[in-house]
Formats: sequence, structure tokens, C-alpha cells
Amino acid sequence: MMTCNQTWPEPIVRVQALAESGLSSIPSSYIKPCSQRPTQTTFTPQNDHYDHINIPVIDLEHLSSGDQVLRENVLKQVSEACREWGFFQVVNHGIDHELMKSAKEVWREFFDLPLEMKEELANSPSTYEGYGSRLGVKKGAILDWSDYFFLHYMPPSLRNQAKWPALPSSLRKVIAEYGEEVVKLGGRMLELMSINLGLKEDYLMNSFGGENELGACLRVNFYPKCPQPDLTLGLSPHSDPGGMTILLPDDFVSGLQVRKGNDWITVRPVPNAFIINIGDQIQVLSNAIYKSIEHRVIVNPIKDRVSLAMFYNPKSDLLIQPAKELVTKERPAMYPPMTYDEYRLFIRMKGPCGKAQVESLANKCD
Ligand SMILES: O=C(O)CCC(=O)C(=O)O
Repeated sequence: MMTCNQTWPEPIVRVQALAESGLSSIPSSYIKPCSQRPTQTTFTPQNDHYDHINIPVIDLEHLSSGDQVLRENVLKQVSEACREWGFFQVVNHGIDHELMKSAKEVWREFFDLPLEMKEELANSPSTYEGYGSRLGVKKGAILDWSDYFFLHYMPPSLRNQAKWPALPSSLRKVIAEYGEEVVKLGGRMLELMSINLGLKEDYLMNSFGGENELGACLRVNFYPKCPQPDLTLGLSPHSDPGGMTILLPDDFVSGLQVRKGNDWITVRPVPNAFIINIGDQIQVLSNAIYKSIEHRVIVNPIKDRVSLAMFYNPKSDLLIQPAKELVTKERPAMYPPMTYDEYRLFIRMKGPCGKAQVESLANKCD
């Protein structure tokens, strides 16, 4: 079985420190090959012709209103967004806007701390927990223009607040509260997806191991401003290996791009919305009725950007495989059973690689 290295293959460079040193050109270790650089063909809000394109925005208010017609309408919108986009924003999701704001603020304050204090929490590739600056352990890999902080929130047995930053002093409390709310939202989304797939409403939750055992990890991404944003990426194209991601984007700086066919669409976050996307494990469980979608992050020459990605995952030692109800003669099981523990080693070792992993699994099913 694959295991992950205990140490990084090269000395770690903090991108924020690099950016703050005032350099005017970026080191070659961040320069992507021409074919991987952000290009002019990208659909951005600046490109008027495509100004109307955005991922779907869904208002969840009527889910609990007791009005069946309105509830059905929300379910239908979620269903279409899962099938056609794999990426959507939700508003009126029930999470307090002040809590969302505080969560962003405490992490900005953390990244503003002196480097030495953050270095005390430096991570290693064995668990990734802590302050990090790369994904993957391939020596000589071209790196992304970002730092991050990664922590376990669920299951409670893996939650260890001593590994979370002690400063700013409110961080641990705010993040505990934020985690609880976002995980609850994840549970509600799983229920909607189960119903929409024609499964029992608790099917996906049970496949994830249930409320007390499922996995949830937070990765807070910090994308420093970059003097040559056309040559690099904040995060390379990848699909999320886990179940579903609930992302709180930056209020002021866009950067997330979602692949639609051969194009990249820049997401325009709606105020106080969360961005939700399907990960590889839901692609597997739904037998590819829902697909995880490749996304990447571009960087900005003037402003840095912060995002909070809560990865909502199956309990790591459960076998994940297509739901029997979704396997037919016409549509046989497309993926072999695999635990999430084993699955996620791929990105932990190789770093972000588009949809290579889930696609490679699809070929191994007989
Ligand atoms: O920063 C973003 O908007 C996206 C982050 C992301 O894709 C990730 O953390 O996997």
C-alpha cells in the first residue's frame, strides 16, 4: 500500500514572504509551462461578451418553509446544478453572516502574523496538518503561488485544537463554531443530493459514516499578490478528492475558475454565499451521475486573497463505491470500491493533477 513521505523533498519557501520581499519577477519554480498559464481565452467578468456567465446561484430559503411546491423547486435547482455544473453557490443557507465574516477575519489576522510564529505550526506531508506551502512531494515540481493552513475538524477524535493557531486569540473559538455550522450545512446538502438521486434521504450520509464519524477538514488558502500573475496559478487545476467542498470565498478578490468544456469561467461570488462543489467521492457514489469538476485559482497583481475550503468527506476507512440502486445493466458500476484513506494519497503525493485520478479509476473496473 502507498504511504506518504514524512518530509518535504525541498526546503519550503513561504509564498507570502516571497511576495512581501517586493520582488518584480517570480522565481522559475512558480512559472507554469505555457499551456498551463491563464490565457486570454478565459471567460472573465472583464470580458463583456461572457459577462452573463456564472455558476448557478440557489436560494435555500424555502427548503424548510413547509410549502411543498417551493421546496420541490429548490430540490430541482440543486439537481440541475449538480448534474450540469457540479458547482453552485447557495444563499439563505442558515449560517450567520457575522460568523462567516469573523471566520475570514481571524484567518487574515493569522496570515498577517510574523513569519516565525507561523513557522512554529509548519506542516509535513504525512498528515498535512498545519501551515503549508505546497501540495505533493514530487521533487522539482512547479509550485503554486499560495500558502495555506490545514486542520481536521471531524471526526471529533481527529480534532485537536492544540494544533490550531493560538493567535489571534479568538481563532479557535470562531473556527469551532464555524466548523459546526458548515458541517451541518454539508449534512443538509447530502440529504438533498440523496433525494435527487432517487436514493433514501440518508443514503449518502450513511455512506459517509454518519454524522459523528464523517470527515471534515478545513484548508484556508492564502494567495499573496503576484507581480507576474500571467505566468503562474494560485492553485493548479484539480478536482477535490473528497465528497463535497463548501467554500467561503474572498469578498473582494475573485480568483476561482471552474472548467466548463474547454473554457475556464471565473466565479463571481454573491455576497454571503457559500460555493459548493461535488468531489470525486460523490462522483463514485453516484456512479458518475454527478461529476466532480476541475477548478483552479488565478492570482492578482494588486491584492492578496483568502478562501476557506471545508472538505466534507467520507469516514476514511469505509469502502466507497457506486450505490447499488444506481448500477444497472445499461450503466454498470464505473468505479471499483476504495477507501478514502487510500484515494487521497494520490493528491497528497502528486499534488493537483486535474481529474487524472478519478478518470484512471474508471478504467479499472472489471
Ligand atoms: O480558493 C479558492 O477559491 C478555491 C480553493 C480550492 O479549490 C481548494 O482549496 O481546493
